[in-house]
Amino acid sequence: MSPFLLTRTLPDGTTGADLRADVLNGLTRTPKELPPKWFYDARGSELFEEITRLPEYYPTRAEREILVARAAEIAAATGARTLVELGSGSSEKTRHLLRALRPGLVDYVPVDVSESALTGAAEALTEELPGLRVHALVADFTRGLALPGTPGPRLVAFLGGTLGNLLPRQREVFLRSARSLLEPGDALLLGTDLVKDEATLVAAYDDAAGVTAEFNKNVLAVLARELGADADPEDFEHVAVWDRDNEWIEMRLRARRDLTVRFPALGLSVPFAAGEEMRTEVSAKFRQEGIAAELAAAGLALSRWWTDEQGRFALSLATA
Ligand code: AVJ
Repeated sequence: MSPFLLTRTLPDGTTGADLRADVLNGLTRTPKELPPKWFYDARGSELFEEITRLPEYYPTRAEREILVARAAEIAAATGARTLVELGSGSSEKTRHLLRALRPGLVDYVPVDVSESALTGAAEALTEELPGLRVHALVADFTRGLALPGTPGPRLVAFLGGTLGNLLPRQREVFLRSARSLLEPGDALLLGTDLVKDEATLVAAYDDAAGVTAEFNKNVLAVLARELGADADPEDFEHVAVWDRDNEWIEMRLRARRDLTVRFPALGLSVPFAAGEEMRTEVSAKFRQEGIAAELAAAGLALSRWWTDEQGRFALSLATA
């Protein structure tokens, strides 16, 4: 196995402080909410990988279809010597891009909050693509990014539809900070899920096998481990709803009875009324006009737009 570099920009204490702040902010307001990044401990990352193989969860397959079909075009359009991938997870789909970008590609910089996912991906990739320099960054890309010095042109990829997990205001901030990473000649590659019929969307977030339900409830295990919370997953029900005004899916955890969750680490008790819901994720779905407008507002120009055969998912290429 070739070596790879791993940099932690999330010192252990920061993660804890961030989670505490998110719990204090999100669970003391009405309606209750938590940011979706807390799903992704080792178990949550594993469950997400399982989700990507579910028959109902089409986004991963649709995006892979586009990457396979368009990797050569992306490589030709960008001539990238560095690929930076934000929210890289297992980097599984990125392989197609990495192979197409060789031989010009020198550096791959995967960035993720999950150190276990990064280590696994970096080990597999250095083996599969000998000579590629892999510099993994454990970082929260919603908090601003400092990238290692790498040769241009750079392609910054944000795949998987993760942009949709940010709220509109957060997307604006994120796209502006992505824009600030780009120098002339660099490009942004964005993967976004598209608006489609409600039944398809809801099924993708409420699968028959119950894997998404388990993924959703995994956040309770994270709260238990990190903050000593005593929430029993059996007391909560997985909910996935389509918000047609905002054009996003919401995942929630609904209390099955009146209960109180205690956070000894915070000196906090959080009461839930029976039926009360806590929002754990927003997954926005997009249209081409909306993407073009959001990019433009961040100083980016949409230059290419590709979808899968069925028009379920899109890859956008944008330049500064
Ligand atoms: C992290 C954006 C790929 O919103 O579809 C999957 C996470 N949540 N099932 C998404 C997720 C529930 C996912 N992404």
